[in-house]
Amino acid sequence: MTAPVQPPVAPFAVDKVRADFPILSTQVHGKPLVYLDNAATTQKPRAVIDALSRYYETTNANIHRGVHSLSQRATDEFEAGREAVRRFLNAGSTREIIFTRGTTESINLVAQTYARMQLKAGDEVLIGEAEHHANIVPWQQLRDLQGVVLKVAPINEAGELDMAAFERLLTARTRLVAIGHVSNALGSINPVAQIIELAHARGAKVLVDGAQSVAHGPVDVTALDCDFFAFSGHKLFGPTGIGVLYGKAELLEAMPPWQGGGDMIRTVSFERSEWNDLPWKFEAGTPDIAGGIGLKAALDYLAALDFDGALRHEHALLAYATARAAEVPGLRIIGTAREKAGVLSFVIDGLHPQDLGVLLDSQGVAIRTGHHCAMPVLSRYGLSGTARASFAFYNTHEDVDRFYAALAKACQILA
Ligand code: 7TS
Repeated sequence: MTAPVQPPVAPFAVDKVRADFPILSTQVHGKPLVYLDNAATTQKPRAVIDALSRYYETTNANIHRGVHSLSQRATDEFEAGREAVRRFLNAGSTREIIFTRGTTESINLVAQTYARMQLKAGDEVLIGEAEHHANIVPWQQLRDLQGVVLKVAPINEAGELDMAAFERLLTARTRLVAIGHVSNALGSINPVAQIIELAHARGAKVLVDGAQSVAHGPVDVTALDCDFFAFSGHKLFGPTGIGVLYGKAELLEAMPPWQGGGDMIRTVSFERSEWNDLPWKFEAGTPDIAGGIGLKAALDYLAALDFDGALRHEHALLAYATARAAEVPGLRIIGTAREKAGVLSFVIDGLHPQDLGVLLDSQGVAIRTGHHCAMPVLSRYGLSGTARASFAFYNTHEDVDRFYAALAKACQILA
């Protein structure tokens, strides 16, 4: 039987896309920039940069309070950002979209409101071994405050979550599973749909740390059925200072506010205050208005992009970079999960990652070195740091070639 004919897939127009990101045509130390630190933060398309300056040049005003035109326009644009996020995550309502400073603040919000109210001494929070510090420390603080038990599901040598161990650690006392969607240190993609199903079957809620996943594939919080989902705008081609907590409306309704102040109240007297409606109950004080507007510009940019093509291209880059790693004597990849997104973490025998980072930088190649704010998982491999190249859809095969050429030179110098 002959296979059905597949329509030809148009190649991803990476050169055209690169032209949208001004910083990608700049130089560092007199060399064209090769930016491979996308897991730390992504670069911004012109559309985002323009949205920020246009806002400050034409609209700047405080929101939710002014009768004047600028204030109304700023409010409308900021709230349009919320609707863009709702659509991006496929959430049911903008009431479920809380603007925060980023993933870190989103996770702390859940720890300090939902978990602080719902969890008692002896209740368990289950996390994975490869979590970022942002998904470890808030739970330790909760443990120290009220005796919640923090449990850690191990990973295997490849950096994949050990699902058999995860299931064993999921007990009747587990009230919350807080899990990274994609590991920033290893690149492993966790099977969050399966994790959510298992946790719900035990009556536990699930928070997904989506900091590293949003830029590498579509997210559908309704299909996933997660209870909370956190991400940062700056890792999704948007501005720094703005992030999101998605939460199911019935959970957010029952949660007390975290920070108190303006905008999060309906009425205040010296005796008592009444809270505002969702989502503003969790947004005390003047938010990052320009950030919300800039994030909308980033989401609009992505919506107009051939995102499937972008993901295929990024996948091909990771495969190419992974294959070429075998050419470097003494190089060991840390994190070899079958399902990976955008991250090549590695060490080279006898060389310090920091030295590699400095020598690559001198050749215009930006990578991150160190513990990547995930010290426990590096300890698991007996390491205090790795060098990490991380990819976005605007990177090219030539970037990978330049990275390996720079790495070869660095190894030569350090030998
Ligand atoms: N969770 C994960 C999985 C992350 O990778 C990061 C940031 C965070 C949470 C925190 O995000 P923030 O925006 O609130 O800071 N990761 C990295 C990184 O890999 N290099 O720099 C920051």
